[in-house]
Order: sequence, then structure tokens, then C-alpha cells
Amino acid sequence: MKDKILQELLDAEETRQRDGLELIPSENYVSKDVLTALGSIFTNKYSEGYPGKRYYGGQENTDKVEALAIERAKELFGADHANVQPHSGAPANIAVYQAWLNPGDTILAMRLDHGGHLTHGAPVTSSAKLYRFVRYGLSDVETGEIDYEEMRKVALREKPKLIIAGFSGYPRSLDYQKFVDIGNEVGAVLMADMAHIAGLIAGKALPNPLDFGFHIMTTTTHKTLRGPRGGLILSKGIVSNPLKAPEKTIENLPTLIDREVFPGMQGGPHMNNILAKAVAFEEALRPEFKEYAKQVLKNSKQLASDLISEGFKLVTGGTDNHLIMIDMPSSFGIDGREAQEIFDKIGLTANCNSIPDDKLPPFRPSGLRLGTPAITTRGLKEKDMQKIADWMKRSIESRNSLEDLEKIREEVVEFSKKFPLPSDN
Ligand code: DSN
Repeated sequence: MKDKILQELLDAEETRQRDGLELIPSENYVSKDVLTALGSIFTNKYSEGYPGKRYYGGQENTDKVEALAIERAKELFGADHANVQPHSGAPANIAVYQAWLNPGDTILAMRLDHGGHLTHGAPVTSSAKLYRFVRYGLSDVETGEIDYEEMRKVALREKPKLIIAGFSGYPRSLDYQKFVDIGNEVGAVLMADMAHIAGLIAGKALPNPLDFGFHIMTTTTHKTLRGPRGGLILSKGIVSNPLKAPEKTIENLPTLIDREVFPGMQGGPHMNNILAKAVAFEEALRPEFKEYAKQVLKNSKQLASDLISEGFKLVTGGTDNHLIMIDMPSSFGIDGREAQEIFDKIGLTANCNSIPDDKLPPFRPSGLRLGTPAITTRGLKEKDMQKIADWMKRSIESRNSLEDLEKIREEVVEFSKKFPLPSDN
């Protein structure tokens, strides 16, 4: 790069990623081919519309790329329809809301302080101003059990037009069948926001909500799915006529979604990004991706167990997925942000997060959220989890000694260097 300042920052970020361990559960490392696709000249092209139905000329290659990305996404998730254009997870969710709902309609989603996501109606979002969000949550924060009885009562009372299953801070499994039963009873469309676990679903390590009768699944493509930053919407059913505004019926959902993504809320798709999605979907279709998905879960369970042995108190007592939430004040009398800052000093990257019924505020919450997707991509196995738990414990105990923290950091750097980034190959 000619700009020396930016080149230095790029180099510094590469060193940070290489010399540390990435434990944020929503991050991952992409392959060299995904990086190549992102940096390709497809970024130069405008392609408003969909394959075969574009507004500008010169689409002979973009059409093929997008068609391939769509076919691969459908195969990966057993969907009838895929829209690969959403720029990220938030626009994917908003496109679904706008495709199906009218302003003032009701959405039933997980309590944000019990693990639900910002885009599921946090008061600060534009969606919360347009739609009425009602909530389900946990019946028991000790086990993480969702209160399905209460969810049913709320659904019968509030008559939501959309029910969302999905989370960004929940370490347990959802009972998709219960969602489907409740949704069918009240006539709601069922949307699974699988942004966090899409790669584990694609790798068949976790069940697929579409198999249970969910109508729509949204996801990002850059978390466990290990693709470029981006969004994806999958559904059952086929597009009738994307050029004609259809009635809002379940059969028309794919058409409604396509029309809402473009021209409803986005302009030209980012074709370099769609090329990179097509690359990542092919990688996720390979047998070795199934091994990866299984290993993410094995590492997560092992790390949870090693952390418990070191005295960390985990929210819900463990994990069923890639994500672990630590209750920091109950473990070591510090808050989640302080823990995040200590771990930054030794090269372990995680993020602070609210825990259910948190007594602390969101910017300085009690929880520390971590996960195993990125370290599993680097090649770490169960036996390596004890090291991470040990570094975490030691660094908290040594938090007032810069010298001790520096010593731990050297150990982390030396260890991390043994695990190349996938883009090195
Ligand atoms: N920021 C993502 C996460 O970390 O879970 C969700 O949007």
C-alpha cells in the first residue's frame, strides 16, 4: 500500500491477530480465497437487481457469481430461497421485518438482557420505533431454561405477526419445535436469527430451524460461517415475480424479501462481497467444515469445564454452543469490562456483555463473553483450552503487576505463533 500510515496500521492489526488469541464468539478468520475475493475488482461493479434482472449492463459475470452464491447457500442450509445481498446481519433482519410487517405490528423476541440481540428491538433501534416488541425470557437463569409456557401465554395474548428465535449472548440450545408449535398456534411467521451459530448449523453440528418448520432464517456470514462480513436471508418457498408487488402471504415471503432487500432498503449489492460469500459457502460445503463445526463445540465444552475448574462462575453453568458467558463479579469480584481490559493486555481478546438480570450497566456489565470459533480455525484443540483458562485466571490474579502481565503476554504470543492464520496458506 502506498499510504505508509495505513500500511503501518494494517501491519499492526495483522500482528495483533497473529500474536494473540481471538475469543470473541462472533469473530473468525477467513481463508486466503475469501480475502482475495473481497479485494477483487468485482468491487468496481454496480449490479442493482438480481441475476437475469439487472438495471445496468455488463452483468455477464456478476449474474453467474450471484447465482452460484445463491445455489450454494440453499444447498448449505436446505433452503428453497436465498438472498445473498444484505450488507450485514442488521439489514437482513430489518429487510425481513419490512417485508412481512406493517408499522405498529407486534414481534415476539427474546429479552435483550437474557441474551437477545440489539436488532430484535432494542429501544435505541429504528425497528423499535416502527414495531411493537414483546418478550420471552428465561424461567431459570441458573440453567438458562427458556420459559416456553410464558412465551405461549404472551403469544396468545399479544398475537405477534413474527416470532424470532435467536440470540447473541445465550450459551444454550433453543427448542425450535416449541417455537414452531407456538407460532403455528397463533398464526405467526417464524424467523430464526442464526447469526451466531449458522456455521455450526451448516456443519451439521447443531440442528437447523428450517427443518422444524421455521419460515425464514437470517444470518451473518462472518461468524461461525467463516465468510466475509455480510448478511444472508434463507427461506422456504420460491420467488413468484420479483417485479410485481405481491400480497403479504407466507407463500410470497421469498418474493417479499427480495423486493425489500432491493429496491426496498439497499441499492447496488457489493459484488466483491457476494463473490467472497460464494467462496465461503463452497468451503462450508466441504467435509472438513463438518469437522471444524464439531471441534468448535468440543473446544467450547472443554474451555467451559476448564474455566469452572479455575474458579470462574459461568452463566447457566456451562454451554451447549460456541459461546461462554462468565459472571465476573461472582467469580473474582471484578466487572466484565475490567476483565476484558486485563485480557487485552495479555493478548486474549474477549468482550464484556450483560448477563441475565445484570445489576451493572451495559457499558460496564458483569459478564465476559467468549467463544471458540476463531481459535478452532487457528487449529487449537481440547488440550489447549486449559492454557487459556490458566492465563485468564493468572492475569486476573496478577492484574496489578504489569511485569507479571507482560510475562503472561509473552507466553500467549509464543503459543499463538504456533498456529498460523488460515490466510497464510
Ligand atoms: N456484534 C455481534 C456479536 O458480537 O454478537 C452481533 O451483532
